[in-house]
Amino acid sequence: KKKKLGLLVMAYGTPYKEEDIEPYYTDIRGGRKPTEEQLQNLKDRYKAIGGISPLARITEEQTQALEDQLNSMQDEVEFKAYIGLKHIHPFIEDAVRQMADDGITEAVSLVLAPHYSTFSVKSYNKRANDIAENYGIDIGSVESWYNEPGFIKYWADQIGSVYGRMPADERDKAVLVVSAHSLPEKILKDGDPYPEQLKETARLISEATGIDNYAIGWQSEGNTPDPWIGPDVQDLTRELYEQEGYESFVYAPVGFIADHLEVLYDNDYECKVVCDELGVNYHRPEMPNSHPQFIATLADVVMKKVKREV
Ligand code: FEC
Repeated sequence: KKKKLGLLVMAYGTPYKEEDIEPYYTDIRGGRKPTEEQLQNLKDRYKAIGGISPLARITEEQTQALEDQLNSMQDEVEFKAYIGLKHIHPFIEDAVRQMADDGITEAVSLVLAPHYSTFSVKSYNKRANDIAENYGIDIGSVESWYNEPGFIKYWADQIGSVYGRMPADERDKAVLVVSAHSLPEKILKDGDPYPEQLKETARLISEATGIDNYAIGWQSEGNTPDPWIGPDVQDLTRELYEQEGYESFVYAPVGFIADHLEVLYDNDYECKVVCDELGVNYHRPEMPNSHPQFIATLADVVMKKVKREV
């Protein structure tokens, strides 16, 4: 008989409808309500990308595709997937409770973000493991997959096809901006591996594509008084333009894996505004979403973890 394993897929979460924006934002802010102005600003950004984010649908598609892929690629284990979100229902705790109700005693978890940081992956895993303990569920957690060959290949292929469509003279004056979500600088004090992991992703992509003109940037920083890791992608765009004279900018937000607010607004609107102002070309390769090659990579990552555990 096949062994049954829970597959806990954790992701950030997004409002399902406009009324969800306030409680969602409050949750992100650790329970502190946003001001009217902050709330309106966030509502306006969602409006600018079409009302709500496609992220809820994409997270569901990715999770279903991953479960299907895992169950079709081997026949020792039967995986049952559960979505657990950080800032909206179904919360991570809801997902683990559901696993317990379904009689699951062993699970593997994966965060839909490639790079490990104490702020992101560690906090997802802690919430999952804290609640799983109460239910006697044993969870093996994948910690990162920023250097997974299939992940690098996904981006190398997409970036390669953007460069491939450029006329040769544009290609010579193009720069690749590899980015992830910024975090408060204070995480660096405790030796958080997040910046090094982004650097390594960028290096591997450069190696795979042969693109030497690249820079690392940070994006989507929060609206708080403490300093955030930089350079911010918008400032970086100006700096690269002024210092190196690039005429084409290719943004690869590799810290994310889906079309959502942080990409559709922060890259496709905010970075594009800067590019338009400078009179340079804006490009942004397609996000992984449910691309079959990307889903196969996530399945490999999960299977490697399962094999180490059993
Ligand atoms: O709805 C959507 O389409 C977008 C969902 C979304 C993703 C996402 C990913 C990450 N965040 C990370 C860290 C922070 C920190 C703060 C913060 C704030 C926000 C706000 C929204 C938001 N984040 Fe997010 N993030 C997404 C959405 N994020 C909305 C609040 C308004 C704003 O500042 O824009 C600052 C919190 C504070 O105020 O103290 C820190 C990290 C990731 C990538 C890893 C992951 O996916 O978990 C890190 C998707």
